[in-house]
Order: sequence, then structure tokens, then C-alpha cells
Amino acid sequence: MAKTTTAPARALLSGDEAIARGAFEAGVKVATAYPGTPATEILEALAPCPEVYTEWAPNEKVALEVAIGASLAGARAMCSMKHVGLNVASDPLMTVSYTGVRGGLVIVTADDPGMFSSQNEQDNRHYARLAKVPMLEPSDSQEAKEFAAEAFEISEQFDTPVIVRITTRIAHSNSLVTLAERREHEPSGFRRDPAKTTMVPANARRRHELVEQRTKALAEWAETCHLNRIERGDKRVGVIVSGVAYQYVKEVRPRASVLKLGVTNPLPVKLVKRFARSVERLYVVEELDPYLEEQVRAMGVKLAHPPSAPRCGELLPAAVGRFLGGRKAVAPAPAADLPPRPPALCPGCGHRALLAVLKKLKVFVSGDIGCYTLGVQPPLQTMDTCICMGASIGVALGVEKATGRSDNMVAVIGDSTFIHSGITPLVDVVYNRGATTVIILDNETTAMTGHQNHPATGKTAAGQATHALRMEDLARAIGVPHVFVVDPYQVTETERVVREALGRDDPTVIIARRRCVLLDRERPRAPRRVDLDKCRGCGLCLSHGCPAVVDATPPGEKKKRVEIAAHLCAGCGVCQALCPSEAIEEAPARG
Ligand SMILES: Cc1ncc(C[n+]2csc(CCOP(=O)(O)OP(=O)(O)O)c2C)c(N)n1
Repeated sequence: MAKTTTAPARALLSGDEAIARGAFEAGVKVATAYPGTPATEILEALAPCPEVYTEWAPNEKVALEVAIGASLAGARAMCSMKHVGLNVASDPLMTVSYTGVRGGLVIVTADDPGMFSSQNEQDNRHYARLAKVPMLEPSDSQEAKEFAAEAFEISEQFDTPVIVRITTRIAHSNSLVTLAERREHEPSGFRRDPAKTTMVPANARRRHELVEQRTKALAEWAETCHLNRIERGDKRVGVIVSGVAYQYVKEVRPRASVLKLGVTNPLPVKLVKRFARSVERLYVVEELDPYLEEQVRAMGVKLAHPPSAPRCGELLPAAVGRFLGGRKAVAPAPAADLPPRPPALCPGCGHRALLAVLKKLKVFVSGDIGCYTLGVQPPLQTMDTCICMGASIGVALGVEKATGRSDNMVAVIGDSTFIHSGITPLVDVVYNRGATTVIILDNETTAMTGHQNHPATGKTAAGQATHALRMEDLARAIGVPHVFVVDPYQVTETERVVREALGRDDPTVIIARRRCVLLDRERPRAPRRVDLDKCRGCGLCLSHGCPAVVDATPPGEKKKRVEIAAHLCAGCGVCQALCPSEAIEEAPARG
């Protein structure tokens, strides 16, 4: 990003990078985020820019609060997150709508229709209506850049935070973007004005009235705003559309008339009605919920199709083609002959070692979100619940309080997730006299989203050294009476510590610390091999699902034959520790 400050004319950017670029050019001063696919790359693109303060916040709520503070000090501020992150940040969102802003405040939500990497596919367009703030939806990278920059102007003009919503297809598709220079925007500084910024009931009541007036003013502005446009074509078919669905409509019905909405809250009622009158058959094409459709029908506008139900999964051009009856969309060539490749924990992953111990102990596992959630798959199958980030500890406590047992369930949670939202439920366990065993799977990074730093890594988003939170000290300060740090590669010791924790009637925190193998590739360990003379073929080494440990039993042979793929083996020694026949050993170094 910094390289492009003296702008070359055009660059191929993903939607995420384009949003970062738009904010950069608009003079954003403070950019905050918590990682989450498909939004992570927005902050990653801004982090190297010395002109912008960037931070990975502990969670999305804090990220938004920091951005709000910057805005109230007159700086342009942006906060980005994946769709479920907005649930976490929804508390400040609802009230910053009332306070409004000083410097432009832009909130980016990246939704994930089709759930490429999410636990649900909620449609965050509803948040804009709920919070009564404007929402912009770009349809490609050029628009992503322009809309992000424009969002700061709208924010300042209407004294409101502005949501920019993208989806995975926009976030991760690349298209050409015209670049411009950065325009600096100097913060005006913080000013005392509690009637605007201190939301006690008396002030909030007055601000709510202003919010309603603002929505009316925004709706009027949306009627003529250039982000909404009519593309005149065949007047027999008209389509109201926004976001990535616009591209699909252009692909399957290139000659149809289109009302392309860049502003999807509030809707321009007069413009919609005018467009409706100008075409014979009117359709609304959208992904997930009938968000636009219901509002258009509520305007009294007649559509050419029956009312839609909320749709599950991603909208694809073929479905749009069937709906509009247009040109057949070009479908990607089927990949029927490719073997399935489900995501798997890496060879040498410390999470696998810990999960193998839990599998052996046959305990229920109250799970959380991170790489370790892959433990739900065979052969480990050690993940019994997964709701949202940070839920593992509260859910385990709830099971314990309902059943009166704490000896058959543990909560597992990653280091980044623990800091995100696992600390308060741990306080709950101690405060409410639980006996939960909490295992923090500490791989010293946020691995699942691409190795972002967090408050326990000792590095900021921009790579500066900083204080590293010590989770063991934090657990003790919360009042957890038993706190242990184990190395999950030490399988026997780990099993002993977990067993003892399950037997206690007060809480235990076990930090299973083993750095992510992908961070340590430069420090290879000796691979293992199987001594076939000693191997009894029990197959226990296969039970933890390491991709390097391969079932090579020839067809028709009864006794299992296991081989270790030297090119995959990370040398963690976990299979060796699990082997009851001592048949696994270090492979001799190659000469
Ligand atoms: C509210 C919310 N924000 C962000 C995400 C995306 N996300 C899923 S897991 C995860 C963190 C994983 O890190 P960690 O807990 O350290 O586990 P690891 O993947 O390193 O094993 C993130 C950021 C999410 N699912 N929900």
C-alpha cells in the first residue's frame, strides 16, 4: 500500500485491498479490526502504511470502540470485520448511531454467503436498518475503493457512521482499480459536548429524534445520489439489484434494464417506483434474505415473481439465469474426478496431540472456533459443541450446572479466541463456583485466519514489539486455583494433568502451549519411521489423523501396515508416544 502513495494509474486489487486503498486515499488516520475471513486482508493491506495507525483489537467490539474514539477526536476512522464480528460489535454500533461522528466513521462488514469459512451466513443488511445507519454495497473492486472513500464523506455530511457491506465474492475477487493520491485529513481534536457524545437517557432521547430526521434526510439524498443508478435497456425486463448479484444479472441478462443500488439503506422510494413504472416485468435479484424485495413490495410495487423465502447458500449466476430466464450462465467445469480434500490439522500440529489425549480419555469437548474445530472430523471426532467465538467455556459451565458433573467434559479454546471472548466466561466459572476444566490451545498466533498477531504474541499489527499478555498470570488473577502449562507433544504428562483436573471439584486452566508448526518450518525435527518388526498393527497411531501417518495395508492383508511419509512428518513424536509397542522411532538422518 505505501508503495502506491505516488499513484501508478491502475492496479489489480481484491475487494478487500480496494477498500483499504479507498480509505487510505480518503485520509483514514485510524484503522482497527479483528481478523476474520473474508475481511482480514483489509487491515493487513493498511498495516504497512506509516500514515495510518492500525491495530488488531482483542475483539470486534473493542475495535469499533477504538474507531469511535478516533472519530470523536475528529479523525477519519475505519473498523473492519467479518459478518459475525458485527454481532460482537453491535452494542457500540447501536449507540454510535445516536452520537454520530466527528471524523468520518466507516464500518466494513464482510458477509460470507455459502459459509466458505463461517459458522452461519447471516445477512448483515438487516444491521443497517436496525442501527438506522446508511449502508453502501459495492459490486467490484473499483466500486469498493470509491464507496469506501465516499463513505467518509457521507459519514461527515450526515453525522452518522456508515456501513460498507461486501461479501466473499467481492472481498476475494480481483479487478482493476484506478488509484489516486492520498488526501490528508487532519483530526480536529476532541471537544466536550455531552449532549452529543454522552448517551444518558435525557441526551439519548434527543439524539434518537435526530437519528429519525437523519434517516429521512438520507432517504431524500439516496433518490438522486450517484451511487444508485438506472441502466436503461430492454424495457420488458427490469431488475433491482445490488452487490455481487449485479454482476450475475449483467452476465445472464445483459440487455435488461437495471436499477443498481449502491445505497441499500435507506432505499430511494421514488426512484424505485419510477423504475418500476418504466419496465413491464420487474424482478428483485438478491442473495440470502429478501431484504430488498420485502421493502420494495412494502412500497406497493408489483413484482413479476412470487414472494421469495430467505435463501440458503450463495447466489450463483446459474440460479439468476433460471430466475430471470436469460442467457445460460457459463458454469465452471465439473471437477468430478478430483479426490475430496477436506481441511485437516497440519502434521505436527500441537492441537492434534491435545485432542488425541481428549479422545483417549473419552470426555465430551465443549469446543470453540479456530483450527482445533477441525477435531470434529474423523478420526479424531473430539468436538461436541461449537457455537461462536468464546462460547466453549460458558457452554461447558452450563452443562456442568445442568448435570451436576464436571468430570466428563472439558472446554477447549484457542489463544486468540480466549482473549477475544473467553476471559469473561472464565470469570463466570470462578465466580459461580464451577469446576470446569478449561484448556487453552496456545499456538502463539491466530492461525486459522492466517497468523495475525494478538495481545499475547508480543507484536502489534504493524510488527512492533509490545507487552505480551501472559495467560497463565491472567487465569491466576481471575482466581483460578489450578493453572498449568503443558507441552502437548508430551502426551503422557498432558494426559496426567488433564486426568487430575477432571477429578477436581474446583476450576483448572491448562495452557497447552506449542507454537504453530507453520511458524517454525525453518526448525525441522527428525521425522519418524515405523519399525515393522515391532509393529503389532493395532492402528492406534492412525487414530489421531496425522496426514503423515498412512495406512498402507495391502489389499486382503489382515494385519495393519502403517507407514510414515517422511516428506510430511514434522517430527512431533506424538505417534511415537501413542504407540503401545514402541515401534515408532526417529528415522536416521539421510547421508
Ligand atoms: C466473532 C468472530 N470473529 C472472527 C471470527 C473468525 N475467526 C474464527 S476462529 C478465529 C481465531 C482463531 O485463533 P485461535 O483461537 O488462536 O485458534 P487457532 O486457529 O490459532 O488454532 C477467528 C479470528 C469468527 N468466527 N467470529
